[in-house]
Amino acid sequence: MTSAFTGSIREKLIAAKQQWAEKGRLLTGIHDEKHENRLPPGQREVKDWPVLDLGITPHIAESDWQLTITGEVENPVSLSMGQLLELPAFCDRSDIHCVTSWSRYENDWQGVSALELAHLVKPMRTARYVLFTAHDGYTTNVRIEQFLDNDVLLAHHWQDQPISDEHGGPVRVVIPKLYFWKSAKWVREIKFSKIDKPGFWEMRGYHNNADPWTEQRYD
Ligand SMILES: Nc1nc2c(c(=O)[nH]1)N[C@H]1C(S)=C(S)[C@@H](COP(=O)(O)O)O[C@H]1N2
Ligand SMILES: [Mo]
Repeated sequence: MTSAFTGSIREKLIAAKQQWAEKGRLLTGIHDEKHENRLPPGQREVKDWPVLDLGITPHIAESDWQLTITGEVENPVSLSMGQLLELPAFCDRSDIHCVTSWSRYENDWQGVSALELAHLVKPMRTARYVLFTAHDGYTTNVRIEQFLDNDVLLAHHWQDQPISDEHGGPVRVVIPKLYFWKSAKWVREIKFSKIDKPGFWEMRGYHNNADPWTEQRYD
């Protein structure tokens, strides 16, 4: 496959998703601030697990995987897979909500919690945002309190299986309470920052805050 070919697939995919954003598709006008319904407005439950990416599936061997945690932290680190696995393990069951309208219930994630990572790197008081960079060039951004929630983790297993390449293995971010585009697959850098920096989809019309219950799909 030539790079021109993969290049054109990517552009088509990206243009299609951007059009969704421009048309404001899927907005019901219902806001469920109190999470009275398990299914956020405009979502439907699926039993499979769709794959969404930019048309690139990086393959990163566990032996090559490295994560840099940097920025406004007292103790910046670079972790190998072995070092990540030495940190206390964390399991959590949560639902996935994708902005393209599918939700998948009861995902059992295993990995290391965001709170544990914060305990290790010690974010400074000046840190207000967390910026993620992945191996396919993808980026996304959240507010620090969205990252330091008790259900957020860096996951290496899903339903007792190592996370596959297509779903962002060997390690991906999982932020259950936000639309799934905020959960970077193939994560390679986590930066605590004083200032916000819109990521890949945030620059292309997706909402910066991404709360599914108030339909923060598009800006
Ligand atoms: N690195 C990276 N992470 C990413 C993406 C991507 O293209 N690259 N897509 C995002 C989007 S839009 C969604 S909906 C979810 C999809 O995750 P899944 O393919 O495991 O369902 O990953 C998010 N994280
Ligand atoms: Mo998505």
